[in-house]
Amino acid sequence: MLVDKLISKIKNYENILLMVHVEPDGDTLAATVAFYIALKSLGKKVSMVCIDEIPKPFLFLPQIKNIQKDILFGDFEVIIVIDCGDLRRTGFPERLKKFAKVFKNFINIDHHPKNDLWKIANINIVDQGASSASEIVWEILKKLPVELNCDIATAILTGIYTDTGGFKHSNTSPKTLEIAAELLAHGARLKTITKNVSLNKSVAALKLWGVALSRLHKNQYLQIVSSVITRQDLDDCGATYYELAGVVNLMNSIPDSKAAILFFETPEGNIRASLRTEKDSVDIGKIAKLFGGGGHKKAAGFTIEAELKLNDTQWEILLK
Ligand SMILES: [Mn+2]
Repeated sequence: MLVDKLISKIKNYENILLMVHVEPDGDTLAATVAFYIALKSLGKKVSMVCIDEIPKPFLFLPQIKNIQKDILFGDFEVIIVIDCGDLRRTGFPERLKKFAKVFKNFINIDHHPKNDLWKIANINIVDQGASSASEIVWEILKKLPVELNCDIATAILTGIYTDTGGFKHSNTSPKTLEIAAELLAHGARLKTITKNVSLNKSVAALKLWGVALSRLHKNQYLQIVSSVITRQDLDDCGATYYELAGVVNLMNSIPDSKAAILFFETPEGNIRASLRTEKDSVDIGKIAKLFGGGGHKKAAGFTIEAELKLNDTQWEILLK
């Protein structure tokens, strides 16, 4: 079993680096800090790295302040990338490729479809049926001789909670709920999670929702709702890129639409599309792939070189 192989490897390593993906979400952060706490309790030297800023709603996670923005990879025997479907989304593609080639100790723990990370990793623990990377990490931690305390349980439950949209998405399997019950039994603080993740909406986020909703457009033929957010909007509202995820989830709540797409300008001047669907008959991951992106059946994204033309609430995306 791959997990057993991973566990026997972990026992031999002393210096371990855990890597969070760019534009970090609750799952990648939660699974990483849970793993960190467990490995630390085994007496390992562990570090965590994430190239991007940690979004405010997740600052309550235990040990989150120990995540560093950059670190020397050469100081570690192994790098474990968690919840990352794409080498570019690690934030360190070139350095990682080099590390994998030289040290040959690179582990990929994920629940996205197979990707380019898969090819350079030495161990791939990828389960597309898992609700979240946190769910996979929980199964690993249960096999390690560590005390599964309330901090670990709270972190894992945060990852599952965020990736299932608060147990609303169809990736919530019977196993997911069984694990959630186990986590509560281990002292996971559900109320702290819902308070920080779901209820703490900032003024900036609500203003941004207002802007996106005012530009909402529904294609009657395709039954797709879409909207657009510019970099200027983020500045005007005082919002961050992280808050965009909330916008597309909100757009996806329209019952008779097949999918929701939010377009937004990236800092590099391209257009990134974030897609969501609630329909079992729609595979949004395949659509994203057509445009060179990727993701899950229910949530995916892609980036294109395009220009945005905006006039009051009317807008168009023009390919460059
Ligand atoms: Mn995830």
